[in-house]
Amino acid sequence: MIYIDKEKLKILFKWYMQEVGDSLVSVLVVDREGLIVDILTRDSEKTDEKKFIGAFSSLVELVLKKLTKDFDLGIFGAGTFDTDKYRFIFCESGSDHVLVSILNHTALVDDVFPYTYLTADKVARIIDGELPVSPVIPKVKRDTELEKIKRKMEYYQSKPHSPEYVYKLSLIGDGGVGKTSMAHRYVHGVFKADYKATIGTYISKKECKFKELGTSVRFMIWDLAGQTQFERLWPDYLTDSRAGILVFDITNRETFENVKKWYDIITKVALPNIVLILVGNKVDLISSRVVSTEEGMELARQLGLYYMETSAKTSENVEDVFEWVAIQIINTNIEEINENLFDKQIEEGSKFIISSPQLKILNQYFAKQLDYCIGKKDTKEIVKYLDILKAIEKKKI
Ligand SMILES: Nc1nc2c(ncn2[C@@H]2O[C@H](COP(=O)(O)OP(=O)(O)OP(=O)(O)O)[C@@H](O)[C@H]2O)c(=O)[nH]1
Ligand SMILES: [Mg+2]
Repeated sequence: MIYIDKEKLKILFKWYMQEVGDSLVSVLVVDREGLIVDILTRDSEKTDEKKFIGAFSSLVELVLKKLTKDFDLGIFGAGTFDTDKYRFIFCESGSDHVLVSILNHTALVDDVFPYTYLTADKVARIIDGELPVSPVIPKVKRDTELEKIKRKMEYYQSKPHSPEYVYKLSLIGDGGVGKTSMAHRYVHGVFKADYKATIGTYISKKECKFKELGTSVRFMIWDLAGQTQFERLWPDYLTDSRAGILVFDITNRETFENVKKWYDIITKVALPNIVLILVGNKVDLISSRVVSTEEGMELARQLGLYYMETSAKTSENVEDVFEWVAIQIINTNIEEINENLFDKQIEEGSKFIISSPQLKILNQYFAKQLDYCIGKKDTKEIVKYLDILKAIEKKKI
């Protein structure tokens, strides 16, 4: 008999209910024999719990049979089933369990699915008990134009680089290229040779420290399921990514050819100044290589990305990829401070104090702007700024 942390399951179920809202009335985990491992029901529906179990028992055999068959075929099972009063979502959770979500019949299943996959993945890992699992279900944002603009405004008002802030880093690329293996190698320092396709997404955290700079970058790593059956979840999971690692497998040309597709998907929903890197993984498989380093570099050049090659198996360059991303984040944060600083300086005239290196950067920045603006009406504005800067410089001397 395996030990299952039921306390944690309960907390996870509560988060799941909170994020989905009132339409989710009950959550159960059952094993392949249809036995209930755990159940949580919304208080207002408690009196109906027996009814659920009754309704569920009659469905379970049918659905489990189908899930088992799908699973044997290598397809991950997730299905829905409607009764007069309820909608059921069944989702494979590891190899031996199924997460059953019972919703009001008016619930929109598409809105619930992203949370269901996240929960099913966490349930599987809680039952597995091998690695620590956080029972928290993060918010999956659905976009409306207004929300998007609001987030951008909030973002642009963000403060200088702070090690307190957690950055969302998404790992993307086709199924089987080694995203989970890279994340595991980086976060836990281990490698597993067996392939278990990620369901939905897998989230982990890691802090990347820079002693020399006296700062750090905290990552929340979203390891996305690359298999196409999860396609409709990708935009939701990738929304607001601050950084992305776009992975392909150097022994599989198709994964390389799909890089552009992944680039388009993530740039549509990520933050506007996303830091992106292209990574060719599995370099330890020298004799099976079909995509050359030059090809990788050329594609990266076309997309305006940096390129690296890694092996999650031997750990070659894995840490470097994450460190490179972290450094770029610090860099762009600093550049943004300069821009904000400039606005403030212009507003306050020469009252503020400015250091020589800052002045140099500002001068360079506006000289560059001037290059772009020749002939346009804002040229005059920029010349004015440059004059102000000159005046400041003189005062300092
Ligand atoms: N030789 C070798 N095998 C690797 C490497 N990275 C991953 N693999 C293997 O490739 C298979 C797929 O790896 P995963 O990390 O699960 O792939 P994934 O990109 O997360 O796939 P999805 O979750 O389906 O999107 C596994 O069998 C890994 O052991 C590597 O650098 N070298
Ligand atoms: Mg994976």
